[in-house]
Amino acid sequence: MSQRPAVLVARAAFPDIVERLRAHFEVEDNPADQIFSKAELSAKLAGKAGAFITGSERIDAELLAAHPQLRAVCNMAVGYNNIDIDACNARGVLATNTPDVLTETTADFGFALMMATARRIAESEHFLRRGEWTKWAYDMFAGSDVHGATLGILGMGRIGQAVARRGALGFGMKVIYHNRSRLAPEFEAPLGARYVSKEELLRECDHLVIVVPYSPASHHAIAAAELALMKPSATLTNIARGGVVDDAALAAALRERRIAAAGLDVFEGEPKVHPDLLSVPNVVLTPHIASATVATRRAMASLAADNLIAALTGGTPPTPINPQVLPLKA
Ligand code: 8YV
Repeated sequence: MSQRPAVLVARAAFPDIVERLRAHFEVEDNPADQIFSKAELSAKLAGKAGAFITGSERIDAELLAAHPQLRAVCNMAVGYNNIDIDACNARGVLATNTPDVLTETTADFGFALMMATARRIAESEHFLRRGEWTKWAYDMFAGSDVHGATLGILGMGRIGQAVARRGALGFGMKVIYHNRSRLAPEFEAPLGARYVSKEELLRECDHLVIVVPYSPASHHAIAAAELALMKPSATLTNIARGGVVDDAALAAALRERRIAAAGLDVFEGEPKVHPDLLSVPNVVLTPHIASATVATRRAMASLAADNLIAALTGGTPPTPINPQVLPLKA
């Protein structure tokens, strides 16, 4: 009888989904949700044919070189900047992600964060909790309108388009966007979306929502020079990845009111947050929860498990990042 492959579930996960993996594999899981250092992760991967990972685990060339038996790394995330895909290709390792299942949930959150930012919801709640609400005032926490305003989207992929739909169809917003490539007319037309240069996007938008994947090319895509192009009344919302925005430059722009406010779900070096962002009032901060509904997190985990099972049992993984490495060596 051939031995069942061994896999690592690198973080705590839904118990029934871990059980589903146990039907196929020898599973080492991590119900205590310990965060592994690079060396600990490497030690845990010894003898493993596959890994169920999240965006917090970094799979780099060194790790892959140390584990030539590893054949599949299945990310419970749509973004995969934590995985060195070139190194996976070079070694014939399959990488998978979880697109589509989180699109609408993440767009809901992006829109909520943009609205909270424009209407100063967190800032006013903190004021109330501090017991400072003693009277009504004509300009108290006056923010800026969302309806009818110009929504600027940086990164018009699946999630960007879902945010644009909410803005255009639900709130009568004018949608402008910048992306590596322009959308086909049948995608632009229903949203009335206009493709513009990055500079035009920054100059014209009232509310900027950043949904661009992280890569060396998008590192600090929004830094001091870009923030300087925005209207002083504009807001910025980042639901993409830390590192797309220069957090220190953003904190300075917020402090000096060079833009009105920001909503951030992702941070450079998270879970650490730049101390200057913690001390400016006009920013809404959330701990990377844009995909966090119970239903969506289950769908993501289930899809990552489906990918791992298919990859190591000769099936067809539903959402491969680098399908060119298939079929995997036995
Ligand atoms: C995840 C995300 O929660 O899917 C992504 O790319 O950023 C989030 O949905 C996070 O990466 C954990 O895996």
